Amino acid sequence: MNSFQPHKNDALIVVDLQRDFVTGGALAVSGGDEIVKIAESYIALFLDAGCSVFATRDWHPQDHCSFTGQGGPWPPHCIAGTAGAEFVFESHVPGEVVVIDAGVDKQSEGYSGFENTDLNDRLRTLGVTRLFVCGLATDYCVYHTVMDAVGFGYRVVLLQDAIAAVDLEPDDGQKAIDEMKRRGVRLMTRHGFS
Ligand code: VGL
Ligand code: ZN
Repeated sequence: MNSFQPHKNDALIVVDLQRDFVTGGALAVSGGDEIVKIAESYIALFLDAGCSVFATRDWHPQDHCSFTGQGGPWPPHCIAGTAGAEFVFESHVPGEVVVIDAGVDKQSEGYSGFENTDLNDRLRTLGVTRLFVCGLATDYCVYHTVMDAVGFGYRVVLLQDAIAAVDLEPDDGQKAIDEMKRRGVRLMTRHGFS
């Protein structure tokens, strides 16, 4: 890890690092496995600095609108309480990490960790002004979470070495990154800001 040190008004959001999004899962994201260890090192970095860490999880009802059976684009995945919805963290999720359930409403895609959750209230209460975001997937839940964060007025840093894209179309992940950059999002890796 680099010499970057989180400050007191920073928080980390780890998006949907769940079994269904890695190898063997219902909606495996290519490159998903490789980012787990890096995300874990970011979690340790932020917790060690005394900063808040949030882990969102896709937490769908069985008949969620995004599933093919309901006319949606995805195979059933991350059904609340099932093995596929579990976090992948090798070291179990540290107790200090706050878990945010998203995609719970069956009528709504719920890609953003801010949609129908108390994430924004919690961040405001903590005095957080800058958010660091990593996880899965770049072109869906990471993208929507980041765009909502920008809309709520947070400064946002995308942790580029700890994200991976679904890439239904080959460029989707890159397009999402470009769009986030256009909205003022900065990019960082464990080697520093780029
Ligand atoms: C996601 C597709 C469907 C994600 C969630 O976490 O990016 N993608 N549900
Ligand atoms: Zn989902």
